[in-house]
Amino acid sequence: MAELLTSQAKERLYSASKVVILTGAGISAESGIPTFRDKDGLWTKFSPEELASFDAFYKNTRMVSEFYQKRREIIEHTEPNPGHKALAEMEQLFDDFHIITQNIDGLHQKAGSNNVVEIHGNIMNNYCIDCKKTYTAAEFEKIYEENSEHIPRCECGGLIRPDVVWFGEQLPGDALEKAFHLSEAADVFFSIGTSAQVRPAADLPIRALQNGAYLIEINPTLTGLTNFTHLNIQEKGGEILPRLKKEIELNFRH
Ligand code: BV8
Ligand code: ZN
Repeated sequence: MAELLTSQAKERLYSASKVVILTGAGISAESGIPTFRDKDGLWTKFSPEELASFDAFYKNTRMVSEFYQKRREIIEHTEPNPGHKALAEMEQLFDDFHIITQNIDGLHQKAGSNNVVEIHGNIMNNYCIDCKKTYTAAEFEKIYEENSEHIPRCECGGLIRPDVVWFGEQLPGDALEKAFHLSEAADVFFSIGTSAQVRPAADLPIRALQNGAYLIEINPTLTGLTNFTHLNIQEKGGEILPRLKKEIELNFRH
């Protein structure tokens, strides 16, 4: 079977100490979680503005709360796929290996990855928009089920929302700052399973490139980022990452 890495990519990877991975919904597709913009993606049924915005939540709390509760239920019964697992194992091959994820499903951590930066939040966490009291997924579900209208309210009366970043909302400052620092310092930057359309996440690979990183994209379709990459592997993450990890391991161990 032909090698995945070009000689230039091998050279850059073997001399790399800082490796950064940006992932999007595509890395979780083979775990059964629908992506956003593929043909059967989440946003094909509803537009993001209708659901993933504070306005939508405030105006239509029941619909948005049901949308997230349904996704939580899917995610709670979802396992990491070989792509997540290969990335968790690759952490051991480099001195400094971090994953920046746009995903809110927690599957990288479930697969055993330690250095994960969640820049769009995590769907299992919830908080009251008034007093900011936090609620676990289990606590939320109890309140949600007990309310016949599925309008989740805090003890203080405020609405409880998922701790994810909606459109028009700022990303968590510390996570975003860390993501930019990691990207600027990266020797090799992988963009995996993202259409690279959502900002500021989509700025991260460009920032890495501007600071001299070698840019590799793993995605079954071309994206707005593809033209900027040094190496583009048009494959699914779950299929190719275990192969890639083996290839790296065979050729060198840090
Ligand atoms: C902000 C979290 C500003 C919740 C999400 C114009 C108009 C309006 C707004 C904007 C605009 N221009 C820019 C903006 C800002 C906006 C934005 O970028 N819009 C885009 C769409 C144009 N960004 C924001 O609003 C951000 N906030 O900018 O704040 C601000 C500044 C100061 C003060 C106040 C405010 C917030 C962005 C975060 C939004 N939250 N979701 C939830 O999940 O419900 S967005 C959503 O998109 C997810 O987070 C997701 O992670 C993210 C990116 O999508 P992808 O992960 O890339 O998924 P997608 O389906 O697109 O692609 C999947 C890819 O996988 C495909 O390429 C496919 O080929 C591939 N694939 C498929 N199968 C596989 C695979 N790959 C590998 N293996 C496979 N098996
Ligand atoms: Zn409250």
